Amino acid sequence: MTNTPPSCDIFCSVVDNYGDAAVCWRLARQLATEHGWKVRLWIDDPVPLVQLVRDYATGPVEVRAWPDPWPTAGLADDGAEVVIEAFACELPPAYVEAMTARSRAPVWLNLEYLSAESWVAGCHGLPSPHPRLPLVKHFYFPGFDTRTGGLLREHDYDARRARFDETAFRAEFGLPARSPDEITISLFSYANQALPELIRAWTGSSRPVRVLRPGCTEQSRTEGNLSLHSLPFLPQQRYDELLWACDLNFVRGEDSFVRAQWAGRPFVWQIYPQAKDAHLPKLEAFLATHPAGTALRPFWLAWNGVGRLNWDEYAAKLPALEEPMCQWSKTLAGRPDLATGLVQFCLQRLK
Ligand code: TRH
Repeated sequence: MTNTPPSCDIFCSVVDNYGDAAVCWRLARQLATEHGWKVRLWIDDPVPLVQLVRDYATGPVEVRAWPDPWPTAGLADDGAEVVIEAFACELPPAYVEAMTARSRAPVWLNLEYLSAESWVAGCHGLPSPHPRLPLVKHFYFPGFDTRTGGLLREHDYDARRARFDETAFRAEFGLPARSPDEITISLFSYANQALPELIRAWTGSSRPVRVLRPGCTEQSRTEGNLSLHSLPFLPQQRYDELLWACDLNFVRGEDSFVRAQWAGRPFVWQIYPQAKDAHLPKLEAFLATHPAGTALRPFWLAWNGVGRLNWDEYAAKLPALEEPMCQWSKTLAGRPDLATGLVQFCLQRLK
């Protein structure tokens, strides 16, 4: 095995939203900063990345526009030793052909979407030989147990959190100092039919509710016991600060969902909706995995379009959810993080 950290090409095709770019950047950055890898991120649409990481051009990852069509000549193919295709985005055929011309075939991974479903552990790490070329792709599945690829968590996460100053955060965004009976909530969701009902419940709540909506352009307003604040879309690193500043976080998709778990506070997940309700088994699988899943289930299902939303019932459960959420976060943090596991997986195959 060589002692020089490998070079790595990550390919990211942005489907919609921020999630694909968010995950690819997080992984790319960790491979570069924590493992010393030389990483290029090929992305077909830079717009989400600009919002997530305004200064991405300054490093530590080399971000390149993914040209379509991929030129058959002229584009440096300096033979990355590891090639990561995110979310089955399909590498350019010319790039794949060029992989066979290298003196040694690269370690080629397909980084999959996160799911708590039980089949994931059986598929994690499986090889998929190319039907025609002498290349093998491996499936790399993130996940919640040690039989999967784990979750993205930066080595400096705890240190960043220890430095977090909630008072300064609130002042920066024009929020009043915390009052003891108030509940502060962050809200990041897809279009959601249950939202008007939830707003009504918050407005009539016996306890003051302060809701922070990042990336929302609506005018901030107060109605009854609800104060709604629109916040700017925060840079990715600062999104954690918002989660730390809140008692309850509404999150969505994949990456914010993982960050809410690291925050170790009660949260509500809106899963990325798929045709024919294909997302519901994934939601159920996570609820079955989580130690507080039974308590979370009615409200989470309602937030995902199944059944009636009952805010008062969920709010009454929040104090009892704090401990299991914190414990779950600690359990997950005690397992190898995705970037470290992926590095080991690749180094074993580069020996
Ligand atoms: O943007 P998303 O809906 O992404 C989704 C999922 O990844 C889904 O699996 C995928 O199939 C689909 O896109 C195409 O939600 P997600 O995954 O939470 O990503 C949002 C990212 O944006 C996350 O890194 C948190 C970050 N973010 C900020 O950096 N600042 C902000 O102010 C907010 C609200 C989010």
